[in-house]
Amino acid sequence: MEILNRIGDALQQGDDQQVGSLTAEALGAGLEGAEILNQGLVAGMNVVGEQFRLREIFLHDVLLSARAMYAGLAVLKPFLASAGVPSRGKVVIVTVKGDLHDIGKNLVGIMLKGAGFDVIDLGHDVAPEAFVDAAVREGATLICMSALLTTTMTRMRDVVALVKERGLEGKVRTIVGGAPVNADFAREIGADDYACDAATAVDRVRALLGA
Ligand code: B1M
Repeated sequence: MEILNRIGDALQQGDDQQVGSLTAEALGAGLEGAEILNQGLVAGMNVVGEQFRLREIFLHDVLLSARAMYAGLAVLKPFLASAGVPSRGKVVIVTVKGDLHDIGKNLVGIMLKGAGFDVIDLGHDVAPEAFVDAAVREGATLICMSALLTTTMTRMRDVVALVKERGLEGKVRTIVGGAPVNADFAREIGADDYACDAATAVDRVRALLGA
């Protein structure tokens, strides 16, 4: 659909104002939030990632596209997260230590809120101790972890180990996600589950918490 391509193009150009107004226009035309997200914003960001990998664009360009992604997400947020749903459980969500990528993590958080979970977002570049301390302090029964770098995904192992070390196994579960992570890695580090995208994360969290 043309408007979705235009959203993707504007995101690749790092034009946050255009992405925001096109996203609003697409909603006004009756498109679903999930369709705009996946076929407009995420599709555009995937092209940016590939161009960056091929060294066709610079880090600065990626940052501008990330800002444009947030402009679109801000418009979409109310349509992804429905208000007034009773809580199905409390989860902590974070991007691991050393990793600044937070767009995917934020998206997962928005979707979980929309599905009725209480979401405590600790941000990005967070030390393992802070994850576990927050889960205990807040009475959360699940830690959702995100990593986008092959060099930082290994930090997830530290969090799972700390949960065990503190005798919280079974009381505080762990689920991992992010582009370099997969189900084999989750099994290898002893995490309770893995989710490849935000919609799957909601399904897996529901299953893990019996909600
Ligand atoms: Co960076 N970056 N980046 N970057 N960046 C990647 C990840 C990279 C693949 C680009 C590339 O080379 N093609 C590459 C990593 C290579 C690797 O490790 N093998 C890379 C690199 C190298 C770097 C730097 C090292 C570059 C440098 O400095 N030379 C640097 C690292 C900084 C750091 O973290 N210490 C860096 C910096 C940045 C920016 C700051 C400019 C910016 C981040 C801005 C921000 O997040 N606020 C950025 C961006 C935007 C990207 C790309 C282009 C896009 C990531 C993104 O937001 N995707 C990315 C390339 C790519 O992924 N195509 C790239 C959209 C988002 C919706 O998808 O995050 O995958 P994603 O989330 C998905 C799923 O993965 C899943 O659900 C989400 C929604 O469907 N998911 C979860 C994610 N978290 C989950 C948690 C869960 C469940 C599911 O919990 C249960």
